[in-house]
This record gives sequence, structure tokens and C-alpha cells, in this order.
Amino acid sequence: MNNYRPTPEDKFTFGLWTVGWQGVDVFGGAIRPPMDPAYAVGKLAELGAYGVTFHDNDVFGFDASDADRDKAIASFRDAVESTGLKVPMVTTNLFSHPIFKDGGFTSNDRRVRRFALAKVARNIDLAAELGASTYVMWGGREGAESAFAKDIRTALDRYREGVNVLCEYVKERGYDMRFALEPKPNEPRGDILLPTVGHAIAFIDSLDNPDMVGLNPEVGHEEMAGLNFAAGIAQALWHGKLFHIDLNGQHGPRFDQDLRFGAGNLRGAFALVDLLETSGYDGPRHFDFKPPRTEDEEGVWASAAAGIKNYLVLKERSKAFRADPEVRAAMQRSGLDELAQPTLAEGETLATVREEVFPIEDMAAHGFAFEQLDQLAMDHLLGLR
Ligand SMILES: [Mn+2]
Repeated sequence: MNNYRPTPEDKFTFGLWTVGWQGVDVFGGAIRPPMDPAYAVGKLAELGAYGVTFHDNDVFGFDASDADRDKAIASFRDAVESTGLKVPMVTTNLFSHPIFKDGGFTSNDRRVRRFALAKVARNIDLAAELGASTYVMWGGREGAESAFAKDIRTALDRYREGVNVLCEYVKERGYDMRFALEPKPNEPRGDILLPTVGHAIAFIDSLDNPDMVGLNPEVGHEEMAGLNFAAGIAQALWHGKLFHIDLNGQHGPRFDQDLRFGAGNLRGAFALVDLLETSGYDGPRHFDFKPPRTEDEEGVWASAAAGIKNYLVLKERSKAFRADPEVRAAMQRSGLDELAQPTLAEGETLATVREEVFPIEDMAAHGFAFEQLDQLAMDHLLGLR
């Protein structure tokens, strides 16, 4: 029996804020003590993680003096170096401090927007020092509760300005780094700018350096909007925009649950792993979850280990599914090969099909056998094949 032990090639990474989450929510305070970043790095290495990621203020406080900041970074860096963990991605906290209550890049207060750019730039320098090649932007506070409080078109001008300025900065410094926007429909703001994968892809097209900017989609965020995550990821891949990914679990449209990967929509998780593993995506498999408030530290590590295990189990199931001759035959019958053929053959024009005589009755009676194919997928997911 496979013990589902991860290897560095699996590229499993964790945010410091995930296992370090103290359980503060809208209705209650901390239920777990703070976790030292260096300690978290050591424990994640034991679990078989490939890397660790962080917001600036996961490592040092917002108000930290330069000396305290240096000390905290040194401790984190020692832990990363001694465990051999990578730091593939870094991000900025532009949401916790009271100054960010109306956002960072799109706050109506211009002073806040200027401060936010400076805060990100300083952390980009740190990210580059630590070897990160992806810089995530989750604009959780970029939004509004009232239609009259925020002119969305003007706010998007400022969002674009912020991303453009930071792209120029990265180019100027010669950093080997790309940005990944993380869409979310709502929470903490009533409505957030760039709410879904599709909105963000369209926004990227309007930037000065669109090649430097892609996406960091999160399972739960798309599912909160009632969307099919794997389908959104497929489109992001199609556009060449899947720069990073946040894996977690969610039970449909409701508050952001951040469950461990595999919890919530299991069929969706299977489709996602199957897609990632067959698409050539070679970026990190990054877990962004919150161990529930009911858990003590033992539960935190159980939750983290389970996310890895669930991914590896689904990867194994996907391989078996793809290798099954009955599945291949079912795919053939369902017309997947035919979809890969261009609708017009070489040399044909619209005039060709306008003259064609179609067997309308046959076409109307044709069954696609998608149910047989889908049940084969289900059988593999359930371990029946
Ligand atoms: Mn989330």
C-alpha cells in the first residue's frame, strides 16, 4: 500500500499563516498560541513540504523596528536554510492594519495607496533575497460595501497603476519575479475587485506588462462564487496564466471556509488534480487552508498532513483513471478525440458547411455516453477500479 509520502518533486508548499492561524474569526478570539515561524518551518519540513511562503507580517510585526525585523528575518532564514525548504512565493499583508480598511492600492485615501506601494516594494526586495519567483497579490480589502462608496472604474485605474508601478520596479531591479493576482468574490469586503479568475484575466490584458502578471486562483474563492474551479483553472492554463495555485476545500457558496484540501467538494478536487497532473503545470502545489478552531496543535499538523495525503491519493486515482482501457474507450465514444479536430478541415470555408447536407435525425438521436464516462471517473475516485 502506498504510504503517500511526498517528495520534493511534488512541490507541496504551505503559507506560514495556515498552520500558524490562531483561530481568530468574526465571532471569537485566538484559540491557539502564536507559532514561531522557525518552528513552523521545521515541522513543515518533517511533513515533507518542499517550501514555505509568507506575508511580510507573518514573519515580523507591522510596527517592528528595523532591528526587530532583521532579527525575525534572520531566524526565519536560518530555519529555511537548515531544513532546505524553498521560498517560491511571497506576498504582502495589505489587509490587517486599520489603515487598510478601505484597501491598499485602491483606497480612497491617497496616502494609504502610496504607503501600500512602498510596503510591497520593500517586501519584494526581501522576496528576491530569499529566491522567490512569484509575488502574490490578494486584494481582499480592495472593494466596497456600498455601490456609492467606490467608483469601480476609477478604482480599477488605481489598481492598474499600482500593478504597473510594481512591475516596473521588478524590471528595474532585474529580479526574476512574476506577479500572481488572487481573485476572490467577497470577504472581508462586501464586494471585492477582480472577483473571479475571468475578471482577473481580463484585467491583466489592460496592464503595461501583461506577460509579468498571472493568477494565483484559490479553490474556495471560485467555489464561493458558485463556479467550477477546475474549469476556471483550465481556462487560466489556456491563457498561460496559471502562475501559482492555492489548494483548499469549500462547501459551495457560503463564507470562506479554507478547509484542508480534499474536504468539501471532493469530486471537484479530483477533477482539479487530474487537470494539474496532466496539463504540464510545474509550479508549486500550495496549501492555503485554516485548521478549524476546534483543533489543538496536533490537529493542525493532522490537517496539514491530510491535505498532502489527499492530493497524492487523487493523483494516484487520476493515473489509474487515465490508464484504464475502458476509460479510454469511453472517452473515444464520448467524442473527446473528435472535439480535438478543427470544425472546418484544411481548405474548407463557411460556404462548405452552408452547402453540406446534414443527417439531422441521426444528430438529434446521438447519445454522448457522458454518464458512462463520468461513472468510470466516480468508480476510480471511490477506489472501485
Ligand atoms: Mn480562502
